[in-house]
Amino acid sequence: MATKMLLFTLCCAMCLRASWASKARHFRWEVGYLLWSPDCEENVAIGINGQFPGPTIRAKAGDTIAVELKNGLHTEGVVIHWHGIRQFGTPWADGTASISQCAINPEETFVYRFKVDKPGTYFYHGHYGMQRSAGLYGSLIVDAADDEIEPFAYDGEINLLLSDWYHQNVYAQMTGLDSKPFRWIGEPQSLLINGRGQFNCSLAAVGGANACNISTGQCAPVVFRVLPNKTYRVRIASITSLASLNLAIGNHKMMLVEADGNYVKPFTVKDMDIYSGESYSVLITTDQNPSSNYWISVGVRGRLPKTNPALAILNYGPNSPRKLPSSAPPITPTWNDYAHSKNFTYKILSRQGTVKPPTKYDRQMIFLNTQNKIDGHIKWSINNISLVLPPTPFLGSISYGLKGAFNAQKPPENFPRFYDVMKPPQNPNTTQGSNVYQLKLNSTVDVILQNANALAGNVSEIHPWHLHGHDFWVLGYGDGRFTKKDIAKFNLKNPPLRNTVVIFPYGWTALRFVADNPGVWAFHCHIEPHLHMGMGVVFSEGVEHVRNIPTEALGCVRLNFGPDQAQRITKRARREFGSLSSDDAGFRAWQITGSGFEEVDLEEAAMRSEGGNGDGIRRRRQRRDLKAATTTRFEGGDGDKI
Ligand SMILES: *[C@@H]1O[C@H](CO)[C@@H](O)[C@H](O)[C@H]1NC(C)=O
Ligand SMILES: *[C@@H]1O[C@H](CO)[C@@H](O)[C@H](O)[C@H]1NC(C)=O
Ligand SMILES: *[C@@H]1O[C@H](CO)[C@@H](O)[C@H](O)[C@H]1NC(C)=O
Ligand SMILES: *[C@@H]1O[C@H](CO)[C@@H](O)[C@H](O)[C@H]1NC(C)=O
Ligand SMILES: *[C@@H]1O[C@H](CO)[C@@H](O)[C@H](O)[C@H]1NC(C)=O
Ligand SMILES: *[C@@H]1O[C@H](CO)[C@@H](O)[C@H](O)[C@H]1NC(C)=O
Ligand SMILES: *[C@@H]1O[C@H](CO)[C@@H](O)[C@H](O)[C@H]1NC(C)=O
Ligand SMILES: *[C@@H]1O[C@H](CO)[C@@H](O)[C@H](O)[C@H]1NC(C)=O
Ligand SMILES: [Cu+2]
Repeated sequence: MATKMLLFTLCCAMCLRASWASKARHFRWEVGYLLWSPDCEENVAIGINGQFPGPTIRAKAGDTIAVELKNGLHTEGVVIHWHGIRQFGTPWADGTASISQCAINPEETFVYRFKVDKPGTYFYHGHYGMQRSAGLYGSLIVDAADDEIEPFAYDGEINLLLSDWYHQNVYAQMTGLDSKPFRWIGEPQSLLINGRGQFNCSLAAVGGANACNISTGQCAPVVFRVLPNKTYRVRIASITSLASLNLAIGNHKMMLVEADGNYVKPFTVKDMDIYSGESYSVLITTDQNPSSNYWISVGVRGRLPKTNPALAILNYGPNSPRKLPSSAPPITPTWNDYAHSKNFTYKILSRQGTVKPPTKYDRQMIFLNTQNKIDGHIKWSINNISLVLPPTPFLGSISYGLKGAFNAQKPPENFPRFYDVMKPPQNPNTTQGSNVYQLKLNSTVDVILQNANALAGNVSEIHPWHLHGHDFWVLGYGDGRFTKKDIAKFNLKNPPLRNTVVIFPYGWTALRFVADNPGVWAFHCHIEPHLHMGMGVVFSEGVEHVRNIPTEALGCVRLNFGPDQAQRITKRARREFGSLSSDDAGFRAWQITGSGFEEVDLEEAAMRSEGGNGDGIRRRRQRRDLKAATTTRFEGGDGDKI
């Protein structure tokens, strides 16, 4: 009896725990334009629910997040990418326009539902056009689950979301980038901490010529209140459009403990670099003179700075938050002191207990990063292809085997032997494409990112590369051209696990990942104008295992019409595209109206080819999938319910 009782109690405790352990967190968001003054000058920003930056999501590992996102931008589509969340089993929720879904049309709603499985410092941002640069971003913080213990302790938390800000709107920026002659966006007007900065002035220059006139609360400095003799976890994420950053806190050393949602071998620094797309946690101890406040300072690295540092105040209680720090803000290391940056970056290694990489790769790809020209327009290319995105999202077109939806040719996995990475390209001409790297499911892939000289002589830039859907191990870095001999020097012992990594000027960076997440994933430079100019590639893996892609992600329009309406549309499609091959008809129909009828066309195509041209099995599978999809779709439902 006692044993039974105990068993019962145990079971009950377990089921209670299971139900308490993970939660569904629902958010209702509307994206819209805002008149906002992030740096005391008024501009149009893209915000969420009337806020810039967007609301912070705070969750626990294991939770499911559901964001019901309404597009309130009246003349453009929108998507949101959840940066650092791997989207296992939900590749359609990755929020990449033309890759994982169609952009959400104005006035429409899309539900992002996904699981956050790993504690860490993450963020979210627009991934369509240059909407990220327009201000569409916010923090996403995942705490450890109740039964998980983090390998360090702290008394409180500070969250720093770093960005840069341009006064020119992103439409003018994009037009300039696409124009001939090319117009570069230049350096940002301001750096922002949690969406606040001060244009062309310094908070530290009280009474001086360069003193700030804070015209509105929207650009008032951020003040972080702390108590003396405590330990704080400072979360830092950079979502900049262009700038690489360096951060320092006056008089305080920082101990690095987390990078991109993975624990690192702790080490202490006075200042640290943060590239766009990266996130970190550092621990600080408030062991300085408690009668003073201290500056948190963020400056530009890797480009000749023309932007004032951003400042925030570390306010030791009980001092007044208005009391200005007694010492000057810490100074950023010289912008081109790359030795300093490499010193920091090379020290980031994984914490003991981190999962180790497979010891061998199945496939190695070398990605040459070059600046090029196409008919006088300036582009960035990877192995001579400058990425352009197709109208039909890859996830849908690959899943349904649509023909002609993107460039079918296999993109190159290396670059010509004679290419001199230290010099401008001999022939700067390149091509545009939407080619896809198809990865074998569960295979181990090595990517060597090879930097090179840009179009101008003696110029090579920093590029932070971000991978969707995975973390990767950073196996090594080097200067100059990567050679086979470098493989022997790879760090297989404690390489850091990350989702974003930098390539230094004229250098290379080697990374390894396991293609274990069925879906289609972007891998690209996180500098917004560089991505716009084609600096990225697309990986596809195991898409045949992806089931139940929501119709809104596939067809750009919510399918909420009844079966008779569907038939009417299908008839019209046959009439209009009847003379085309049925594959083309299906594809064209999909492209043009973006609704559900293409499935019927495809089904017809499958039946016609049943005679067996070798594609039969694929087509039968396709037809089965389409049937399944059709029955669930034509229920006349009102879309995704939560
Ligand atoms: C920046 O501030 C300085 C000094 O206050 C002033 O001379 C200069 O014109 C300002 N620049 C811009 C672009 O506003
Ligand atoms: C500060 O800004 C306000 C509003 O923009 C303006 O009215 C005021 O004259 C400025 N003060 C100084 C000292 O420039
Ligand atoms: C902080 O700790 C130091 C050394 O342990 C001690 O001398 C000091 O009084 C403490 N300060 C406060 C405000 O508790
Ligand atoms: C690298 O950092 C260490 C301390 O963290 C310092 O002793 C060394 O001088 C640094 N080297 C360079 C080249 O900055
Ligand atoms: C590069 O492309 C342009 C057309 O945009 C062409 O006129 C030129 O001959 C090409 N250059 C080379 C070296 O192929
Ligand atoms: C890119 O293609 C052009 C031809 O269009 C060729 O001349 C050039 O060498 C190629 N560059 C690279 C890096 O492969
Ligand atoms: C890939 O790996 C997962 C687990 O890691 C396994 O469940 C799955 O069956 C594997 N798929 C293939 C095609 O190897
Ligand atoms: C690049 O730098 C080297 C060495 O500093 C110099 O000899 C060369 O003229 C420079 N090239 C250009 C195109 O500026
Ligand atoms: Cu770049």
